[in-house]
Amino acid sequence: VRRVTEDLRSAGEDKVPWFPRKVSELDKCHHLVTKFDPDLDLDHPGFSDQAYRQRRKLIAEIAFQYKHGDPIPRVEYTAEEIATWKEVYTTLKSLYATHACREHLEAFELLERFSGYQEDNIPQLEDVSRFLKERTGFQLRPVAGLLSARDFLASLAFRVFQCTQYIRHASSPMHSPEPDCCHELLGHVPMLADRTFAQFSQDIGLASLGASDEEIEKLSTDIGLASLGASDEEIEKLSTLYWFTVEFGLCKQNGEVKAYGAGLLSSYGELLFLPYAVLRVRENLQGELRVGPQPGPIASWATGLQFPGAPEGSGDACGLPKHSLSEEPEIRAFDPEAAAVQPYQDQTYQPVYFVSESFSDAKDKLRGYASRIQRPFSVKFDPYTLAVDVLDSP
Ligand code: TIH
Ligand code: FE2
Repeated sequence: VRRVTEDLRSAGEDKVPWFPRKVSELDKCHHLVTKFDPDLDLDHPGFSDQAYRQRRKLIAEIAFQYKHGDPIPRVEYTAEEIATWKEVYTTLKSLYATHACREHLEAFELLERFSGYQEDNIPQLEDVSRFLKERTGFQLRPVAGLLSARDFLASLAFRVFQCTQYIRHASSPMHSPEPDCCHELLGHVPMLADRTFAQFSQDIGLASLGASDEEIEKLSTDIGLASLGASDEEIEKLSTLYWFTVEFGLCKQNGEVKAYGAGLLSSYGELLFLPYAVLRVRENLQGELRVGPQPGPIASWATGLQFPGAPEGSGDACGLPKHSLSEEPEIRAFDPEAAAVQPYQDQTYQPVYFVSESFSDAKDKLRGYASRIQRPFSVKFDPYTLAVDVLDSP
């Protein structure tokens, strides 16, 4: 197989935007999005808390200094931070037995046994990273806040998960609009310990590599070159797909709907609502209450699905808690083409969830989706060198 890199270079400089080819180059994938920055976002629960903002800066420094291969420096968390962790940890833990998927439960048990997961202890990223490396080859690296989708997805291609180290503000333990260590440690880490899920995550990352930005896209068509790499639009679709699976995905297990998305598994405010969403699907099907906007694709599989913990016979008018949005949440069967273009919102609870048959089904569907992305090359991960080989398409 011929290496395509040289050819692309000779076809003209920079036609494919730079992307990391080896794991150490993730040191350059650190572009932050300032969207939920407590210094800039007036709605951030820590905006008017100077001490919190100072603390965030201190912890961010670890991420700014970090280079691939360094051990991840430990943080000595304060009593207040540990109290927030405890609140999140104990509440979520009481929900997991009924709401979390099997894979999450299994890994969680191991993390409690071997990696410092306890209500009075915030686990250290270095310890957790070692655990994951043994399980699936995934490793963590510290990041100062919300990353650009491009950088975040690129790191997944190398089985590296960029992980925040600070904790959410004490005033809002039940939900955070930005990632924090509760979200990473309780939501993502247990899932990344599962082989199939780890592969699924890496596949999204590999599909994202080499996406060219619009300028370059336009330039290359202007001068008659085939489109090189997926566009920014394709990155947006992949990160939306990521959102509805890795962050907010549901799956079926033994006729029940379980959460596997980290955004759900780390927010008890949101996780608590799920039974009602499932209940709604069933009610809609039975035609007893209002008909949901998407009864078609759901109808074939949803009858008989249980969500343990859903209050028996609690009818719509009689006491369903209100979702924070005016609309009730909706559940649809997972389809990557649909999920990739579904508008999502990241301020509060989701209005739509997608449920897959299983992880391997989700993985197969995603591979199908990725194979339809037009790229003049293919990428292959070499697990021995942790490098990505770029190959000519056949
Ligand atoms: N909403 C999640 C939580 O409260 O833990 C955090 C995030 C999910 C997705 C992005 S940030
Ligand atoms: Fe996340």
